[in-house]
Amino acid sequence: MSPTDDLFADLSPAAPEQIAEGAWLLRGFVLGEAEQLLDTIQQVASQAPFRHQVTPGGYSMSAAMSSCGDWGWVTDRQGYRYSAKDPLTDQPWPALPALLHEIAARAATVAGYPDFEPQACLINRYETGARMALHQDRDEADFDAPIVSLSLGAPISFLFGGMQRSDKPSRWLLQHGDAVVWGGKSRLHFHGVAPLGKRAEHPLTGAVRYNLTFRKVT
Ligand code: MD3
Ligand code: FE
Repeated sequence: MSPTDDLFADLSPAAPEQIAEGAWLLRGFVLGEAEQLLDTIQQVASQAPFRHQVTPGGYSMSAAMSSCGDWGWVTDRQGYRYSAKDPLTDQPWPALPALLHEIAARAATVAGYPDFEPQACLINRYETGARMALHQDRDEADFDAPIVSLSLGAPISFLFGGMQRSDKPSRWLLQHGDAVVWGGKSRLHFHGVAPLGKRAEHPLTGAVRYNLTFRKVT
């Protein structure tokens, strides 16, 4: 313990924390860039507005979504898929902003994936009560590539299950500024988020949480 240790305690990045085989939690990884990231989200949403997509089963998703990059993730009565165009505007998705590309690559590198090339950034917006049921992410062609996620705004309880839908999930609090890299064995694990709590807030976003996920699609 040196006399300066506590001076630096809140400024130096936390050591990566292993959640599971291949999954690394980087607490506070994007805290310094959070306001820029929130501005970037609004810029993307001005071109590709947030919308509540409909699942093949006919339910409207409680999380609103947008995308940027070469591909966006869409769902409708036809099914789930990646699309090069936004079905709302019939235009290509907004280009992946350089800041987002750089942060995603840097998080992947820290977690041991130095060659990660994100082709899509999905943006989820949660308001009070919005949730995401347990699911696997399997619409991408290459499960060897990790997925990088960034959390901004109100905190949420993340549910991390196993390879079977019936495996009991563990709970992790994902907070403003956290990054998680999901590779290796964790890449195909079931996961979801509990409903955004009634009192969950953040000074920069109010009662709203954003999650960005970066993916290699093809
Ligand atoms: C574990 N999003 O967009 S982020 C999704 O908070 C999604 O919006 C949640 O699940 C959210 O598909 C969870 C954390 C996350 C993202 C992708 C994963 C965990 C993952 C892929 C594989 C395993
Ligand atoms: Fe997912």
